[in-house]
Amino acid sequence: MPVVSMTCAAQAQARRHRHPTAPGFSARRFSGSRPLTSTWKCSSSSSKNTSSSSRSNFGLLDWAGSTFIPQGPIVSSTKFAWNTMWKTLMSELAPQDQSGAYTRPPAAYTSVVGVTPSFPASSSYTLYIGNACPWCHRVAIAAALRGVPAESLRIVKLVDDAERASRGGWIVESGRDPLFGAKDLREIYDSAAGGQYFGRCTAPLLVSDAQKVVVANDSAEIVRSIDALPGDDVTLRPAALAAEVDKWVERITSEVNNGVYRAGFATSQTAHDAAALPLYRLLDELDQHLETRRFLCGGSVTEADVVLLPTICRFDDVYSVLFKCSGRRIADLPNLSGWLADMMRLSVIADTYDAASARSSYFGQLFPLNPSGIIPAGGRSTKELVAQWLSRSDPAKRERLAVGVSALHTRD
Ligand SMILES: N[C@@H](CCC(=O)N[C@@H](CS)C(=O)NCC(=O)O)C(=O)O
Repeated sequence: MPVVSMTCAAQAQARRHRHPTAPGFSARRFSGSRPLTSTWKCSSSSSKNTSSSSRSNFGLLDWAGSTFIPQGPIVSSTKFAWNTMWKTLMSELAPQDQSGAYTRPPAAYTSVVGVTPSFPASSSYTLYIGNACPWCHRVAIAAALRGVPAESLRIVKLVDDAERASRGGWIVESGRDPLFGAKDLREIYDSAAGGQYFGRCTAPLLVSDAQKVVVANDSAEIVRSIDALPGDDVTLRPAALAAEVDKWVERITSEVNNGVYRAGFATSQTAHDAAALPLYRLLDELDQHLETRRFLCGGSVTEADVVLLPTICRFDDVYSVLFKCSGRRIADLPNLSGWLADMMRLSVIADTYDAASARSSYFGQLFPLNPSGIIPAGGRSTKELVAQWLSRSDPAKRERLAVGVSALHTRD
């Protein structure tokens, strides 16, 4: 990026001032031929390289150093222009407050199946999810663990492609949605909201088939709804543990699931620190907590584990790099790694994560954070990643934490 080259170039310039005979401080700057550019120097291993491709670059700092155009104003004005444009793009991607902190807009629809009287558990519903999205991932894990049948919950897959979507980022993977015949999520929102919808068109989205209206577009309510639907004899929120589960869900959602986004979407150092430091503290606390417990609320999986998992799956590959959350690595937290392996041992869970599409979506679609669209090379497939996660834990040691306890709670 130009600003990076510029910073690097400024260092080169400073070095030249200290050592006037160093390469780059050459008579060529004053000769008739094109001067050696500082910007070019930083991206080349040899200052002697004058190949035509390097020469064709426009070097802003070629103009620096003369009496009329000192370097300082060129650097600061270029940085200012670039930063202003970047912040404008960032506020489109992620609404910001005055301090440069990302403020996630509240969900517009928050009903719960089985609790809100107009949405009974006996009815059928359509769930729209995008496989790269962690909020959709928690919903997919809940549906898989509960074994909800397709007659009760039809799942429609979305793909993120902001250039093909009419608003927001999601288009229908199969081309047309079976409930409304819509091509993208904006059209689904418009139809299910009973007219034009003006909020953000976020996934996941749960719609009542009978009424063709939105039930919820908040993953927490959707996970809760899934627990009410028919399915296997499994519950993710047993009544006896409800208070403990809710406490973890609230903290994990705010400081971990949303924390990585607030760290990554921050446009000031203060805002980044305010998100990243509590995130690291909670990861450490979770690691300690899981030393003596197989899952967050004891020997069996609950909603608390379900909401934690999507962020942990993506942490080392995506958030650590793109969202600058490199202060911790899950691989370095032994008990959290053991817990991750235990979650993956539940075979239905491993099938819910698509590592390649998570990487290509985050690195490819979040343009203001990664304008080049470059995806880090060497990314592992889901199968390879799961094998790696499993290899980091001793299953016998983990099993001793919950001898004779089933990994899933059954309904009372
Ligand atoms: N609070 C929502 C957040 C969902 C959300 O932010 N989804 C993102 C994808 S990861 C989205 O659809 N963004 C599209 C947009 O903002 O236009 C939830 O928990 O369901």
